[in-house]
Amino acid sequence: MNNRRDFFNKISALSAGLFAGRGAVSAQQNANGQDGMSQMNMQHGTPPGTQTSTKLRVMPNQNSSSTNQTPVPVTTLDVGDLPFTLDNGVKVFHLVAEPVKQVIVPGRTFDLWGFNGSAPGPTIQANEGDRVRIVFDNHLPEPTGIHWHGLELPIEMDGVPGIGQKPVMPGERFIYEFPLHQNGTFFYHPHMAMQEMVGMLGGFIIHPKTAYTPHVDKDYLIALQEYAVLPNSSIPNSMNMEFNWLMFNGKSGPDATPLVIRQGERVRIRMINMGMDHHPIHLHGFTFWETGREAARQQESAWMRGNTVLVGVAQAKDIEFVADRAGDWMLHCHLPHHMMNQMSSSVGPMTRTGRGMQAGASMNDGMGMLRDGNATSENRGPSLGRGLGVGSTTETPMSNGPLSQKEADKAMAGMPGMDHGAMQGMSGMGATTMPKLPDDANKVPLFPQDAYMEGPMMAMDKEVSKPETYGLPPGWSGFVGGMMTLVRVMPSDQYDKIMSLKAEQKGKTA
Ligand SMILES: [Cu+2]
Repeated sequence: MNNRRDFFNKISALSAGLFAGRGAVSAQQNANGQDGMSQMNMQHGTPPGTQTSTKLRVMPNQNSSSTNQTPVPVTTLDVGDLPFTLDNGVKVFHLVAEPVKQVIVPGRTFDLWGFNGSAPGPTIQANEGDRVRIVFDNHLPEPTGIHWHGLELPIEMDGVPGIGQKPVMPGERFIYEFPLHQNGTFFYHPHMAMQEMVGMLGGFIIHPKTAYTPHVDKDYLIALQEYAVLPNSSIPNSMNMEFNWLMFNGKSGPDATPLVIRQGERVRIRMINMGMDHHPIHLHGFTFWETGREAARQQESAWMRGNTVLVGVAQAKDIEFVADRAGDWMLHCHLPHHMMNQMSSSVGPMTRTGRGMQAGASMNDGMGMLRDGNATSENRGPSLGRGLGVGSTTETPMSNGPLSQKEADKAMAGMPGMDHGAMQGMSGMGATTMPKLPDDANKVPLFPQDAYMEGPMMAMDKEVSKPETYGLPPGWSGFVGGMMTLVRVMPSDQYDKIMSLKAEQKGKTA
């Protein structure tokens, strides 16, 4: 192994040469689907002495009927798997830490750090008893290291820079190799706290030798992440403690792909959380069993029933249920601020009336508590409070241009040749579809509150359209935001329709 490591270290200089251009290439591929991962081997070269097969998959039964003894592969919607090659029975994965551009919802692309063109990174799937080698390249501009969260392995493989290993410097390669004797839901992340906050997380599934019982038909992994991003910025503020973008597998609702289930199937959903918040994930319509926690399958007598599972920071939770009732059921974090995009004054109040607001600027205002006005405003966005004065301002413009007619008129006065009518059109955005509310709504304390009242005009059905959204009611996307998606339990004919649409789409892009 030492020889091998020396060899990899020598050729790492070669791969470092690719450093500069990589991020943009991967980001582009990722925006088009999962091509970033499938092309990875081409871009990086395959470690020598390995059998190369792009067709190689984790589980032999992926596309055929599975027996009750064989686990079904895990699906990580919107992310995909990290491919591997075999070297004398060792599963070899190539993991690259790098800057990525991630589309969170159509129109919002963030600069993140992730793996192999994706944040979260692609899922590693292996079997209990496997030996895995993870060839890790650091294409970030600063040191890092990869920690295998929950795995029982030698200290020098634990991935803590400065303790078990030297930091992996920019452009350097480090090779992790260890046997897997556990099974369950694990994850990987750098042991660098701020890097975790800007996207660096990925799932690590170890399938048991014999499938858990009862047998499930569908098995999903969902990574929970959160970012604080000010309007007009693409950079998450990793110092912040208040988050306004909440994601399932790197996508906010309505762009997170729904889970499509054939009515009657037994479903497992595994969730992993790397962020500053614990998320109570709620499933509509079903009472599930909590069957696993922190990569440990629980004995059946210890399973807990419920409809909301608290996925704490650094935790993994597995739930299972029989999807016996057809419908488009919500699956979402139930923290109210985590059910919105931009979690701020943008929508409802942007189209209604509001007054100015102040966010936290000092210890006194530290929690972003308001002294007067309301929490939303026509022209000002919150500075994402709780900043205790660090990185926070009293008011932050939320748009490049004025939003209210009053401000628009003011701005217009000093702008010769500007077509006033055009600006009026802007501030009256979506007026034709804006729901009609009582004339005296403004007299009611607290109005306006809910962004969802603007649902019809907020809809972006077309932009987020994919086979999995087929048949949803028109305007549905205006009512789905934040850490939220749908579990679509469908009668066989509708399920088959979506599957055929997916096959059609795959044929087109192949
Ligand atoms: Cu939450």
